[in-house]
Amino acid sequence: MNLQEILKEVKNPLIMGHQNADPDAVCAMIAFAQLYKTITPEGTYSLVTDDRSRLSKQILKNFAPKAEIHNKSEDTHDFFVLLDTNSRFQLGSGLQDILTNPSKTLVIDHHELNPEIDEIAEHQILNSDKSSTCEIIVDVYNDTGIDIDRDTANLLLTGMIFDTRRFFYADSNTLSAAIKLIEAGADYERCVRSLLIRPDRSERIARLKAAGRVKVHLIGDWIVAISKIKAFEASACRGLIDIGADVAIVGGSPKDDVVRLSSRSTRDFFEHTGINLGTDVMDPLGAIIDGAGGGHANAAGANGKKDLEKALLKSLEIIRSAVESKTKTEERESAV
Ligand SMILES: [Mn+2]
Repeated sequence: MNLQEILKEVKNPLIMGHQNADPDAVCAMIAFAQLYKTITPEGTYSLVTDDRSRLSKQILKNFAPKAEIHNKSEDTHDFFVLLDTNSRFQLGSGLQDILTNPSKTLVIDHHELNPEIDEIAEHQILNSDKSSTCEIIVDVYNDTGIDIDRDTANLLLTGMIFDTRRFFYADSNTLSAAIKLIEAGADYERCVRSLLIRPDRSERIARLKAAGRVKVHLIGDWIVAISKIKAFEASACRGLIDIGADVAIVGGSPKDDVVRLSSRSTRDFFEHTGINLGTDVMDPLGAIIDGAGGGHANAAGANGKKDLEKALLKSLEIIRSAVESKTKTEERESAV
């Protein structure tokens, strides 16, 4: 595909990212818009995503204060560009019906291949080995021979830093792309700083209160932290894990007849005990609080109406008996 030849003919593309767009998505969108403007200066593009994350908004303020990203698209467009997603569904309910002409659609993405991709877009730049869409955009710039300006370099590097978790997931291609961006004028420290975000004040207060009221239970080798607050239970759980718990269970009751439970555990806890917070803990607790529960092995929750105290006690009981029976099995096995 000769991207330049295609984009030269395009007069008003719609550049889209996935819903609640993360930094990789918004940075890739603006960098792509810049590439398009360089190829077709007389064209007018629009940017659209079904909302942006709080962090993305902070980055835009920092590096692209003039960029206008809309939540909806009402105009007609002669070309569609999908960034950091390869599925209609991920665009959100208001945007998923826009893509009707595969010959007028380009997808640039690094997620696992969507088997229906050919029905969405004839033009595809897909690479699930890349750890960010922004890294793919660096290659796209290279292939077209267009220089990356400083603002774009900052955006692309920020998107890469976000999706790689500050280069926790990176290979030599990722690092060379980062070097290219720094050579193009990106300021690494400024990019890293732009990604630092503090939770809202009320959320931080909730976390601190959860820590202040915590009851610590030692079960086998594990530290189980239980606490209660009004709201922000999930954030409070993450806070308790950060300060040393292996398992955190936080109950919340924002109103009299509302009971919520949230839980988190370390990967280590799940790998060693096999205790799945979703199926083993929150699912049965859902019945106790007259509601429902579920989730993942390391992160789960339940919503209901009553008996928060009873549910918290039960959660300890479940974890204790699971840890004890696991220990007994191991003792038996090592005796054999
Ligand atoms: Mn991404």
